[in-house]
Amino acid sequence: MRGILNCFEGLDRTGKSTQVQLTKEFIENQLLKPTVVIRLPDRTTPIGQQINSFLQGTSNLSIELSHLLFSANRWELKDKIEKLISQGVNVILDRYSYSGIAYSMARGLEYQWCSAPENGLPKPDIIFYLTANDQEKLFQRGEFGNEIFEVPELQRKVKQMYENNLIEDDWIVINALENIEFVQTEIRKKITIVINNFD
Ligand code: 2DT
Ligand code: MG
Repeated sequence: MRGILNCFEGLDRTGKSTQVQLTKEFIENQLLKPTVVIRLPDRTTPIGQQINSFLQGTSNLSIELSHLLFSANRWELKDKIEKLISQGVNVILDRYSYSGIAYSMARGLEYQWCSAPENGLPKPDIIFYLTANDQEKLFQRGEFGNEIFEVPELQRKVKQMYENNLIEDDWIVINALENIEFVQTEIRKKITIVINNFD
């Protein structure tokens, strides 16, 4: 039986990485299935290091070039993701192609241009989207502003791009202003159904 490909998307400071970690622990400890987390950008590869210094503001990249590096960083992981899934390991992606498209569109690029390099990457079986109706509350959270994209004006556009161009009926929309346990309970209900359907 193959593993599922699960991805977490959303705005900055919505607690994605916390939920990803809790979800991994749930699948492994409660559903007893092996699970691997892959965080994108993967800042450990040479391309990822370039992305990291760009996000921290210590180097400059054009919008187009940064977009292509984020995408290349996913292509670096394609074989690994496909191999894990084929071996029956569940993969949880902490951001994926939709971040690539939403953030780059918010920075002014066209949908077609942004989505073309994503064609051919593995398709997720389930997508969680963490968002907030009152986005201003996210800007008040600790550490907001650490990286170059964490500015309110861009974040407002990112939300619009996700919600006007990317979100599909089968995405699971999560209100990130709820507490961690409540959010995790919602995620557990959904993921259990999807994983059981694959058995
Ligand atoms: P984290 O804060 O989750 O590490 O993300 N981003 C991410 C893009 O602009 N394009 C992409 O393809 C990806 C994966 C979102 C760092 C920032 O990088 C943005 C926030
Ligand atoms: Mg961040």
